[in-house]
Amino acid sequence: MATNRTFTMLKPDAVEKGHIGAILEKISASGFRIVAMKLTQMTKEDAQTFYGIHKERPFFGELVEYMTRGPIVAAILEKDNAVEDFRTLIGATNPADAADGTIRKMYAASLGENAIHGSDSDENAAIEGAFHFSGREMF
Ligand code: IDP
Ligand code: MG
Repeated sequence: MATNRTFTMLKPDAVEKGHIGAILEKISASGFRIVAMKLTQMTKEDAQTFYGIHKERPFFGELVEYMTRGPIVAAILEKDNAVEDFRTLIGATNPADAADGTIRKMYAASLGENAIHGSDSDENAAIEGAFHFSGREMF
């Protein structure tokens, strides 16, 4: 059964460019309720753990540098079929391949700096949400 929660990060490039408001507006207008949210900055260790699945990939060092260079907005979102619907809303990993109207098409610069994260499964949504938030920060 589809879960009703997913996890997102507005990545450092999106925050640097002043797109927090516009992206949150689009997320809300698409029917997602914000369950938890904060402006925070990941340490190198945080990013290495969060993206541990990619540690053997050639871009891992670049990814950790990027994700730690400035603040992010981390959030847990609620909606029916949240994981799948949010991946559709953000679009393909490479903005060059992302559909028109998706967040990555609108706000991402490149495959490496692609503006936003969305969990890829119910299991990872739960793991990633718990990585950033404690139970009493969720509403
Ligand atoms: P996803 O974020 O769409 O799930 P993943 O393949 O899980 O995509 O990759 C995680 C993140 O790593 C991407 O969002 C992007 O920021 C970065 N990334 C993925 N592939 C590359 C690459 O080939 N070069 C540089 N960065 C990459
Ligand atoms: Mg992924």
